[in-house]
Amino acid sequence: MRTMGRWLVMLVLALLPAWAAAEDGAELWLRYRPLSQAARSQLQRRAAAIVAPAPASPTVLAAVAELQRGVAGLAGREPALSQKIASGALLLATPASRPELGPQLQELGAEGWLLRSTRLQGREVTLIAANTDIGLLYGSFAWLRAAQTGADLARLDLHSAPRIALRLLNHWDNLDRTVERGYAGQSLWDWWKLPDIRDARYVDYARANASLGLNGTVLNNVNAKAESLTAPFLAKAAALADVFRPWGIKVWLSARFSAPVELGGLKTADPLDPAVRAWWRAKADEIYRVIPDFGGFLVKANSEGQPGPQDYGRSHADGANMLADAVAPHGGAVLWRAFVYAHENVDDRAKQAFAEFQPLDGQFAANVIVQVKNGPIDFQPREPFHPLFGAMPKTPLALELQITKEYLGFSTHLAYLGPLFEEVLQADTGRAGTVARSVRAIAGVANIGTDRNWCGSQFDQANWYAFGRMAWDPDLGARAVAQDWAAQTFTTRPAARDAIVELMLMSREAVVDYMTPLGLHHLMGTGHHHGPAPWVDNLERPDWNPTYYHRADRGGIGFDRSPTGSNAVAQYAPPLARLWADPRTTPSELLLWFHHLPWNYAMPSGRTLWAELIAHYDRGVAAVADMRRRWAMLQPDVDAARHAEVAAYLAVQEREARWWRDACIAYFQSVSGLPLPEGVRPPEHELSFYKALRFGFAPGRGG
Ligand code: GCW
Repeated sequence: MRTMGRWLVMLVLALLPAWAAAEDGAELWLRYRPLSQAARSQLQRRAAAIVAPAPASPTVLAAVAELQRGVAGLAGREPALSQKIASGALLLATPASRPELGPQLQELGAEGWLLRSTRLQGREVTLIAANTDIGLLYGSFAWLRAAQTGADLARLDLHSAPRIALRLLNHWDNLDRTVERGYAGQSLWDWWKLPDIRDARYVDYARANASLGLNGTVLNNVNAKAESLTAPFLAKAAALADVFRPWGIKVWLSARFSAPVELGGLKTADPLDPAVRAWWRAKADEIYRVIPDFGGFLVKANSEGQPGPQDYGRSHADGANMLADAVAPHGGAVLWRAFVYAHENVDDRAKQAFAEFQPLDGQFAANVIVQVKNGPIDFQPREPFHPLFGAMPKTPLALELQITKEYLGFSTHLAYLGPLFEEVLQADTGRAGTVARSVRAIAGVANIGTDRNWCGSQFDQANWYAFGRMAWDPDLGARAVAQDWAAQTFTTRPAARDAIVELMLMSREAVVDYMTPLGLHHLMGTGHHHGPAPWVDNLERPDWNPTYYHRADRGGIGFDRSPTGSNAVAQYAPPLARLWADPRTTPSELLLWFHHLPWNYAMPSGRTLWAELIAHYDRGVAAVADMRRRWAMLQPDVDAARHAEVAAYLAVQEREARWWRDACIAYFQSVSGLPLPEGVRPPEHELSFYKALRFGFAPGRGG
């Protein structure tokens, strides 16, 4: 018996390292696994103790706790909290605790930070300095990131301040915990148990966001229920706001425009009606009583069936200004979405938001921000940037990106969105510099849910991460962000890290190629948006039909948005409009977005358009096969559980990439009537096979 016991103990001890190392993605990029021996020694020397301003605010306590946790994990020794400046101290300081720092920090604003290895009172210390406590928290995360990604901690001299003031997640989470376009389980917000029960994950959510520098979150779906503005739900939102506050994250709510009717019993929600205005003012006062730092409202109005000011013959400015008026006394803001299109309007859907909003420039209250999706249609794998960017100089704008991959293969396809975000942020509007320079706020539709790995797949975490990092610094670049993420999430070994980065960087273009190459868009299945359905032409609204977007017929393919067609190009700055008006000067990535061209149109490659299209589909499928090979080679470098999980997802992706390719080629061939070019593999099935596929329970439809 005794021997048995001893054996058991030995067995457990032998297994422990494996358990300790078991990875499921739950820790995101904040894993803090031990560094190499050399890096650990350096870290132990550089983080022997932490000196923080006293008395410490909850935010400073959070920063200290994160530093302790991080150093303990990375270096194996937890730094003690001390009041004495000794060699190897991490010194957290603001001008309030060390007035002499003031001048150095002027440029950093309320959220920026400075990291510097320096000498103080003859001791070698690392200064983490900021104007505010929240800046210290961001600086602490930045220092931990530097430590993790191999920076020379003896020679640190970094500083950073966010370029974009408001950096928000938008949750499309419903009150029943379904998530519209969510592929990562249920909503994190357990509305039923709130406000009494505060799930521990709320803190981890806030930590993760703070580690990226995000400073706000809209809790509920833009397709909003009025109930979220009732007292019981405000108490729940307030509980979340309390949890998030130390992490610098403000709570916002989506507001249903007709709430005064539904909750207040008023006859109208007309924004010019005094009773309606009074109702919203009282509602705002009530919200600020329970959430004193409430960010404000996000509104989807007169879009896809949502109520709005136009129901009463008023403009979007009238509606937005009324809400802005209600939150203004409290310092709040209104994010008013520009995602509008009406099927009664026969004009090109891509033109409608601009046509509606641009003439309103100058009519919005100062605390209204118009929130514009990255492209003029709807979060497609590739779109040109939205023409409203740079075109409303008197109105602050927000850029809305979609982190959840509604149109890029849900969470089962690996598509790193860094390159997509970079493409939009760096697009030159020709009017007000780049898109990044032209916006005051940035919002990302969250991909977060109750899945153990938060995002539905390991690699989808990178998209949350990239959104946050690029919201803080739009000039970082997709590659640099991927390098940090891969080092923090998978491995700090440079060769393996770089191999992961290469795989990530090719992934988005692969999706474009196998789904919607050459500027095609909106070809996916009805409602759930899963899989290809370019043949669909019978939906109640013409502008929901894929055939509306690709316009393929015997003669050719593509949407003519040049001056001979809808002339959507005219909404862009004149030099761009000229470029995109001519197929010969339109980049091939956007060719069929702006032009309807004959199948035998000669592409720069020397191929016909038909052959080029097929080549792109093939390239997309080949890229996924290549991604699988690359991932397989990384087996020795990645823990077994996550390696196997990603490999399984990639197998699904390859199968579905083939499906997209085959179904689209089968359909377009049925329309063009052309033979497949020499050597091209025919689709696996007849077109009728693909048309008959149904996905009744596809995720993400919401409640
Ligand atoms: O992308 C589309 C989605 C809808 C979404 C809408 C929007 C929240 O298919 O699910 O609704 O856009 O952005 O309002």
